[in-house]
Amino acid sequence: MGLKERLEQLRKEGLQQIANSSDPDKVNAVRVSMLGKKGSLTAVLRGMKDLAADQRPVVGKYANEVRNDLQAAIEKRSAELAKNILNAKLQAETLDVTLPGTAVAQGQPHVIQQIIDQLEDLFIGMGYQIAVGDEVEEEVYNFEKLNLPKDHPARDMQDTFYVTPSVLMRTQTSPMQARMMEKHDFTKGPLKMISPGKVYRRDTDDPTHSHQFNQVEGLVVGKHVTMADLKGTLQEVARNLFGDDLDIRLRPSYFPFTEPSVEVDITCFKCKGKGCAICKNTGWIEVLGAGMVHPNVLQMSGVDPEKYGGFAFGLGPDRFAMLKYGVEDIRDFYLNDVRFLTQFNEKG
Ligand code: FA5
Repeated sequence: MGLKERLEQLRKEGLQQIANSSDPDKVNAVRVSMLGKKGSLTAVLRGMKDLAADQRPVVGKYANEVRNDLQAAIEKRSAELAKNILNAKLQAETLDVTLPGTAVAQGQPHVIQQIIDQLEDLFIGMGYQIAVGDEVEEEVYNFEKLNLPKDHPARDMQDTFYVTPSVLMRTQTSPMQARMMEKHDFTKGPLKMISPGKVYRRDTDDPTHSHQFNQVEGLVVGKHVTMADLKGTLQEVARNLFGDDLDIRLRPSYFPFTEPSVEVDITCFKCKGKGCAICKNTGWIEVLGAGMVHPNVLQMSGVDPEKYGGFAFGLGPDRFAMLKYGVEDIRDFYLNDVRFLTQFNEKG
């Protein structure tokens, strides 16, 4: 067989093999067996040196054509196969976006936080600012600046956890009264703020007491602020949280930082005022303390009591949550039982 026939045979065989290759590896194998160093076409090209000089350009040109044809066929088949592989992959990995998804459990704020959020919304609506203080407080702000000097007997009611001899876990959110009054410029208008947060006491835990609980402090100081403003504000709070069917009552009380002072009760949720174990047969549950800011407290925070005055209150959102949802033991809120907590979801 002459070289030309041999080249023609190789072209036919090669094109056939390339067309029959069903994956890229096989196409590559054909390339190596034909065009590689030891390939059959390469062997033919090597044999050209034995040809007559006038034959060489003719056969050489032909051989180049065969090589180009084979190379083009290899590239085309490789591209075809790569495309087939990609299509098969796309087919196999098809996503049905209309299938229902896996439900993700949705969290919610703790029930006491929900009460705090509701109070914040209400007070922001009445033009108050929210001021969050630190749970670790200086003794001087927790007691002294609130008219509770060292050795004052009322300190016993709020014994707490001391971090150092002069730094403690705050027993109330009232320290924020002094901190905010010190910063406020009263010539620019009244100070109206609430301050929510955790407080700590050495209280014995029982159905209505916990050693760690929350308070929301309220303070309004300006010109011509009266006790009627305090009562109206607290009535608004009670109405907003509990609806119109629960009453509030103000009882005279004592706090060193307010004068006069009141304790505010709300009708017992359980017996609706008849008297039961929850309300210790009084028909009422105490939810907050309040009063008119004591002149000494104003003075110690740099506010002139002759010019300015105001009211303050400190309420317990944990007790509010008990009242609102009829929970009989405050400790249930702190057990982190999700079955219990998910019952209360204001936002649905
Ligand atoms: C105070 O802590 C005052 N700082 C409140 C105050 C502020 C009075 C401003 C005047 C002016 P009292 O100790 O009564 O007061 O606590 C206030 C509220 O916190 C109570 O009415 C009650 O709702 C809640 N509270 C008190 N002790 C506990 C406790 N151990 N567990 C749960 N809630 C409590």
